[in-house]
Amino acid sequence: MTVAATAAGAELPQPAAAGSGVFKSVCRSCHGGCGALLEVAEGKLIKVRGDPDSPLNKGRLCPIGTVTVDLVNHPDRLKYPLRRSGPRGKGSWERISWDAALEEISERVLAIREKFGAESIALGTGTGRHHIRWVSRFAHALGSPNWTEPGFAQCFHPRVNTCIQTFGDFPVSDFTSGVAPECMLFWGHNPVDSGPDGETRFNARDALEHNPRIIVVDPRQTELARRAEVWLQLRPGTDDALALAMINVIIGEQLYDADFVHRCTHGFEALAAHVQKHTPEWAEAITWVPADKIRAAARLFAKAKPAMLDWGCAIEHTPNCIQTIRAVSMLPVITGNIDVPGGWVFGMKGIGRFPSLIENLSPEMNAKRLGADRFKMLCGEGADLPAAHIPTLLEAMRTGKPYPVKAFLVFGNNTLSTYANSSQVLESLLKLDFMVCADLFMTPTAELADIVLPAASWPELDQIVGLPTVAANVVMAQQKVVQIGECRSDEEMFVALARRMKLPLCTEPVEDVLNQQLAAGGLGLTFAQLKQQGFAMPAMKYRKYEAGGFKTPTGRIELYSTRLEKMGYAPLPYYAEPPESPISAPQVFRDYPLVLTTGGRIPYFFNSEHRQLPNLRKAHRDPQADIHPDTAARLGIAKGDWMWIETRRGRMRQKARLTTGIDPRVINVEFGWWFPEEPAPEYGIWKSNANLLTDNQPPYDPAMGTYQLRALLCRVAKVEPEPAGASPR
Ligand SMILES: Nc1nc2c(c(=O)[nH]1)N[C@H]1C(S)=C(S)[C@@H](COP(=O)(O)OP(=O)(O)OC[C@H]3O[C@@H](n4cnc5c(=O)[nH]c(N)nc54)[C@H](O)[C@@H]3O)O[C@H]1N2
Ligand SMILES: Nc1nc2c(c(=O)[nH]1)N[C@H]1C(S)=C(S)[C@@H](COP(=O)(O)OP(=O)(O)OC[C@H]3O[C@@H](n4cnc5c(=O)[nH]c(N)nc54)[C@H](O)[C@@H]3O)O[C@H]1N2
Ligand code: SF4
Ligand SMILES: [Mo]
Repeated sequence: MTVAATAAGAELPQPAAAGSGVFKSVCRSCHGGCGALLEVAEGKLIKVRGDPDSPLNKGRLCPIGTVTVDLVNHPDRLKYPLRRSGPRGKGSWERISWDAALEEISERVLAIREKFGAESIALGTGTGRHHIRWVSRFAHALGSPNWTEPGFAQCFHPRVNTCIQTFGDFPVSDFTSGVAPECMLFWGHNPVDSGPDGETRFNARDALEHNPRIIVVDPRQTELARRAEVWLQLRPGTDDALALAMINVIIGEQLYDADFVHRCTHGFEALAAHVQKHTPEWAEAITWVPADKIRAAARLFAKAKPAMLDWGCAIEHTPNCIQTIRAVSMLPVITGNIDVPGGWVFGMKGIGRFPSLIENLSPEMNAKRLGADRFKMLCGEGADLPAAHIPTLLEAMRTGKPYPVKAFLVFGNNTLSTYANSSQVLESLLKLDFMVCADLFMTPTAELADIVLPAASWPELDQIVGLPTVAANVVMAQQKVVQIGECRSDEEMFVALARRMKLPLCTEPVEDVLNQQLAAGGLGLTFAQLKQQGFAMPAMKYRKYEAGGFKTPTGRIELYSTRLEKMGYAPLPYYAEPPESPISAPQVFRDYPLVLTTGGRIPYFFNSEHRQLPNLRKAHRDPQADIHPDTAARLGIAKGDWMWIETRRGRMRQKARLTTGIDPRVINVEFGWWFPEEPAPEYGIWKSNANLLTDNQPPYDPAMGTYQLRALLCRVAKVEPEPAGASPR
């Protein structure tokens, strides 16, 4: 980034920082949740510690949380608004005032709305941020149905929406009851490195202290897999087949909880008949997991009490996402582990529903949401909070069909890094008339914008945090303790923009909305009071269904989903082979003979973030891909060599990490890589970016529109020395 030296001061009032002292807050360097103590001296953040009072981390912080001071005070933080001063994406910028930035954004956006309709303005955001729902709120206030987030069809929300159809609510693992599960099943989830995804990594670690019997479903031998009694090392993308076979064993061997099933579920007989063909031997051929191991896992999970399922996003990265989730979610149901201590529970809802203002959209406008004609679980009636379908949105940017999308306002998403098929993402973004990017740092994506806005990081803003997410059994206050440059929280930006555009909604102060949410949660606290006490934890009630049943059409957990059936989707879970696999695409497999998975989380970085923090980077300098030593030897690759990993979409390079903990037929690559230390405007985004390999073309999950981030076909070759500075593309 090059910034012309035309300094301009802030015309908006600078909110007062907290001065000096130690303040309670909540870390949000990932999805957030760990209680934190922020030490401030003369308006500067000088120390961050884990809050020993927090039930979620009990005084601990992970490597990312530990370096918060480095993040907040980083010299490369964006500190004032910027306007592009040369051709798009060429890296020249001038400093402008907030006033000028707000004015220009308002004018451009309102002009586009006037000419092409509100739907031609799309909002984008990133995963699990403090402001994620505010992005939908602002879009709806503006009149647009098109807002999006790379996780909505691929991460967490498929589980949320599917569970709401099946259970009437979203269940989470019960880590705070004090009852230790006898068995823990980690499915496509590695929460000791990742999380929180309904829990914090510390809850998961604490549960392990009680020595549960562990089952892990993962193609990689993670730390958890090494500790597991049964490790199911499946072929990536075949989770649906594995789950169906486990259900087959539990029902076939009469290991299910007959009492719970008969009292509380709908469609058990239909499910039992449906899974009869899905024997462990049938699944072995598909999943590569020996039938005996499938039986052992099913028996262990069914016989242990309580047994806990802790699941992750790996099952949401293939186009059979909804049915895979449905199948996996049935394991705790048929074994009677629902709303019991140490099992799967529904939280107590200490925060009210977020006022997303979706009621501001007419039915016609809702129907215009990109993807709404097909993906009802993402964009329509089956979604808790409907969002636009990313590939359809990108197509509208590129082709103007079904209607033009002319502006993209991005608040906290590194689009070039985290959306599938990055080359096509670039092509789409370059077609826009107007792009805004609010971020903590200049990123390769922000370099494509017309206006860049400096966002506040978590110690610089007020918010409410509810964890376990959605169920919100612990409600915490995140509070502003410092002011960096002219940075503002995204929430404040939306209010300022709504006022500037004279929108009828989204203009009230942020704290009013926080108070509304708290009032609706019924804890009897205002935000100011919550800030004082740090967190609140409504007392947990178990087996709530005994009084009120389940909030589904049949009042029961719907193993056979009447809602999915009504929307035109399959009411019982089925197996679908990933579209680019050795079985479904043998002609591709001839040239790309390895199965690729991407994205297993790195404990030192959050998605595409934190590569500019030296204390984290020294623990994990380069992108690394897992390869079996036999495969590496065959390809002439040694430990630490740079390897080309190539799919039909493109190629990129990562360093070889040799491990026998991966099948010789499988490659795992890290995602989120770019190199802030390399020259602008690209910052090395095309070198090691996993999403040069992934696919955003059909087929998609029929209900959710999910595209393929995992279970693809690739080939690997050693990177031969090349001239310095040569572009890998
Ligand atoms: N190949 C592959 N691709 C994947 C995945 C995978 O496993 N494999 N995982 C997918 C999943 S599950 C997800 S959720 C997505 C995540 O994708 P993203 O949500 O895009 O991920 P991040 O890199 O965490 O965040 C994006 C940006 O937000 C900025 N930021 C941080 N805090 C704030 C803030 O408070 N305000 C603003 N304005 N900006 C902020 C960061 O600096 C960063 O540039 O990636 C998806 N992409
Ligand atoms: N430190 C850190 N924490 C994070 C993040 C981060 O980037 N860094 N990202 C956050 C985000 S956005 C999310 S969604 C969560 C994700 O966190 P998790 O849900 O834990 O997801 P991953 O670590 O991507 O994948 C979990 C495991 O799935 C395995 N896996 C890969 N392919 C398959 C498959 O086909 N089937 C099965 N069963 N397993 C497979 C991987 O090897 C990995 O060990 O973590 C969040 N927390
Ligand atoms: S796990 Fe997340 S919330 Fe906890 S310290 Fe690490 S980054 Fe912060
Ligand atoms: Mo995610």
